[in-house]
Amino acid sequence: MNRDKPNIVIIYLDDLGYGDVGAYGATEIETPNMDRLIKGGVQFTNGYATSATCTPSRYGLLTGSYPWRNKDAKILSGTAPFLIDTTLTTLPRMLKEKGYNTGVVGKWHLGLGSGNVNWNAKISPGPNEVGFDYSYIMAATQDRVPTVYIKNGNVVGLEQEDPIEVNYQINFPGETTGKENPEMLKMKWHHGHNNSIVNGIPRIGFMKGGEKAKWKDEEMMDVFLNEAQKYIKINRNTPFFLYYALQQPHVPRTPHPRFIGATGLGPRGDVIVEADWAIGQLFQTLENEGLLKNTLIIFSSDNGPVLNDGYYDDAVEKLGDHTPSGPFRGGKYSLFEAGTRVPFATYWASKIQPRKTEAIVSQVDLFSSLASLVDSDIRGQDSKNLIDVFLGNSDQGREELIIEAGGRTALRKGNWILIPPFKGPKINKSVNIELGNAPIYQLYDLENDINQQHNLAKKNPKKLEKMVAAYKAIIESK
Ligand code: NG6
Ligand code: CA
Repeated sequence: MNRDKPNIVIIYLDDLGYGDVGAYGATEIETPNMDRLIKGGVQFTNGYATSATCTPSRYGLLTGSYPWRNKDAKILSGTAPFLIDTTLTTLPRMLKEKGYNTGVVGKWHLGLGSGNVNWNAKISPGPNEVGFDYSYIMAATQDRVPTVYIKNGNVVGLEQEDPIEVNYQINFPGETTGKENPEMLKMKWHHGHNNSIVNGIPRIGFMKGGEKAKWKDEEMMDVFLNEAQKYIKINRNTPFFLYYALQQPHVPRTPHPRFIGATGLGPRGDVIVEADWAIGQLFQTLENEGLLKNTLIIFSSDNGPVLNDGYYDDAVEKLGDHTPSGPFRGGKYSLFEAGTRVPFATYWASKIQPRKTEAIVSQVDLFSSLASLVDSDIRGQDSKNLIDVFLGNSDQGREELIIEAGGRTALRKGNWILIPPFKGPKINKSVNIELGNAPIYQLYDLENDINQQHNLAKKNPKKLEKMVAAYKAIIESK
């Protein structure tokens, strides 16, 4: 097919670490399908999510604005109202204006409705109100209620006589919980995650009703994959944008039985292999439909890795020699590198030559870069047009970038990182991750100290001063 606009597919993992992927050095997990994309395209070694948690990263990706500009862009509950201003030109809306059909399949986690959602009627605003023609999503996360799929604003499989109610404050009378009914659990909670029990797994938040509509966790990968494949087949004759947001390896980790034991690492490793397989299947669909040559695939993760994120699932016990954070310090929730430096690659069979680059890029840059690709004049507020870098024609990435973790921000400029003083614990003890907090400025030279062990703030006051000024200039800009 000869069309001037390529299809665009974003494959977006949830909590996949830099070191979780073969192409980035993993030796204990095999990820041949991810590796094929990464090694066959532009592999970024300095690719960043905008944030060390999910909601803000997704916000940055879809709006082209830094999430810290929106004070509500933090981890949302399953009942949180819609986060994105519906008048904004979002990534899908910009593409839609250029003739694309747009679809989202998978994890949403950007809020739904306008507060007090009635889950038994059409739920709006949602993805369809910010530019997606088609949506098949889970509202928040796999560990949060409501544990149902939502298709274009309607809960899939809902029966009128069994309406859904959701509450994040109080339980519904007579309903069992992970806290009070441990004998009913097939997966035990470690911290949080002790409210309603669905499929033997205790969740965050309380839910009642909707029995028939509830997802089966082990089937989630197949359900989302199937929806993504259907979307591609239906839209094969128009340019399309598919945002395929997989749930793996976020908790609860529930591999389909055919992937149990795929690694020696327990469920966390097994769901990474499961996700890898799904990516291979999606790739195959593009190939079978004759679309591979005309499709730009972008691969990344919303934040860094975590082992124990609230359930006992052997992720810690069976880790062995695996290093999910790669060479970096910290992990999910952290301002240290492992929080936001993620696997990141672009693949386009006919256009991109295999290449590895150290160019600094952020997911926030996809907005303006893709706009440029499709000849749109629209640009995101914080989004740089790096299309030449994304297509492998240049190594000139960003000079500076703000990263964010739990509302705290830090500056990367060149090979230097500045972390301003932050109160708060050094370590999140529940998840056992260093957050990057210190009462003093931290200054690291990533070129010589990739693991951020040597704070050079005192030794290098001139550099510190420059970095502080650069940081303030961005943070204080409107
Ligand atoms: C935290 C959850 C964690 C995870 C995270 C969101 C607790 C104790 N922890 O609040 O399990 O769900 O939120 O992860 O509830 S994210 O990748 O979607 O940002
Ligand atoms: Ca995440």
